[in-house]
Amino acid sequence: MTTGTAYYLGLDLSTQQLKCTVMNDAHAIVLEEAVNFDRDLPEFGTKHGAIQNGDVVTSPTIMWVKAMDILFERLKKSSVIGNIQGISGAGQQHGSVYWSERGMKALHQLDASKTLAEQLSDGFAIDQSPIWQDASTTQECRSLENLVGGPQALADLTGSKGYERFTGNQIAKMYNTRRDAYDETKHISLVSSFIASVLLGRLAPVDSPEGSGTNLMNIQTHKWEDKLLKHCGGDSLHDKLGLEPVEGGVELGKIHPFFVERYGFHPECGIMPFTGDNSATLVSMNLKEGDCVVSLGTSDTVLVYLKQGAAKATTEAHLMAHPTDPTGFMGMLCYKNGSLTRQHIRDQYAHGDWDEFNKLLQEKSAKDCMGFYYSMQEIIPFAKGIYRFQKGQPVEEFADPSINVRAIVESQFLSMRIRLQRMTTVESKRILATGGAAANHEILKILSNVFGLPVYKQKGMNSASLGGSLLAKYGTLHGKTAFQDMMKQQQADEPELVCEPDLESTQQYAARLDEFNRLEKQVVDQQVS
Ligand code: XUL
Repeated sequence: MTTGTAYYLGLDLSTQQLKCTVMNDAHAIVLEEAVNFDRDLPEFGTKHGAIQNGDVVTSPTIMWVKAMDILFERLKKSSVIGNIQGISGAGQQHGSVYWSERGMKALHQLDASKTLAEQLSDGFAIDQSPIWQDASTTQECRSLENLVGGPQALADLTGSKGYERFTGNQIAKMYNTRRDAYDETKHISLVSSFIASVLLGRLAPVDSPEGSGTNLMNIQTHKWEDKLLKHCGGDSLHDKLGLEPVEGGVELGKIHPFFVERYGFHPECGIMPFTGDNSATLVSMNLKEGDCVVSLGTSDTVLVYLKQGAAKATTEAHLMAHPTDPTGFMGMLCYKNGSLTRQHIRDQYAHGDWDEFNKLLQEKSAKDCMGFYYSMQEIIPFAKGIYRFQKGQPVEEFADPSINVRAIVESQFLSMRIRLQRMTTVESKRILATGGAAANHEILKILSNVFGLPVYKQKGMNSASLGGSLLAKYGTLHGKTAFQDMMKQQQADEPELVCEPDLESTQQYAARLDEFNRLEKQVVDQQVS
């Protein structure tokens, strides 16, 4: 590789944007870019990056390809491109891409005189990729659970009970209802391994954290589980997935000459396994035991690093393989109703204005009010709709409607606190907040009070793509240096303390946990399937 500073590129194909972060050898961020799907690619008609048809939620696969064309065109103008040593990154978890034979051929023969979109436009057996917001595979989930002896048995085997968005159940739905398209599919990628495949010019394997988001991988051995594959996609699914999941810290191969000729990447630039957005976030924060990440993005997620022995699969949380510790785990809670639902409440009760929303958060107390806000079909718990209770009684609306602002934020964090305690016996010592809404100090104050823990924030907002650039560097070390050691060699910016809890308020929240559980159960029990 040419002499000069070494750079590492992290990409993040998230729900709403394709982002990238370039960092140097000292882990300092030198460049960030983003292509926003709704804004930059309006011809696809997505809303927040997706197309929703009831419970079916998809994104156009070729939109992602076009976003890559745009992003690389922008990167070409920067001076760093020829010194990028490695590329890794993240994808929104669970989403899947269905390559046709034609698509695989086009991928092998990418021609630098044309765009990626021109060459891959008819490369997919279906043109809409199911994404993580989809909730249309309940039947397939129950069927997979029944195969192995119930939800807990599936969680023991794969780390999670059957979840609608998990790729195995999405594949099963296609196998059951669109057999022609299924048969036309040569290979299936996840969103993460899809980008890696494009960069390599051939099928890339998923990494083990991504395998954990499929309901198809054995969470202990990190291998595809044959009986689950057969059940979801018949005898051909193993071939369609192509390769067993891999661990981080390896190089999959060099970048395809297409990117060298068209954009000026160095021919020795290595492509490393891509991971999920949540595991990439965990990497970017270099999580230690006792750290708890609360990521407030399109989805809200809670992430913890669990060492072997401290991790137990449950039917409420996800146990996933760890991106840099092959014997460790990432514990995760995922809520679908995150930022978009808070925004919805802001629009309804605070004139669409965050300052007004924050003022209401400060001024209003929700003491005798509790609300459950599931604009979209929620994952934890499996419920939909908006439910309000005042003095323990169901009400259409609170006597003071502006209390909804406080009630939604409290309710989201109370749920996290309860579920985190059920997931692990390891006591959390601090919260690391990330995601768009982590910029809102009033929201973080409530988070800190509900958990009774200090809240810290990392510099920089694009944690998943930063995690990708760290994984890119980790891969260039070819397993000769442990991830922790790589991180120790650099002067990292310590996360900044942004809130300390008011413990009196924490006690008041603790006193409301039983009521929260009781009312939430009432909401769940009244769901009609
Ligand atoms: C995690 C999940 C979401 C997506 C969002 O299981 O479904 O957090 O990864 O990008």
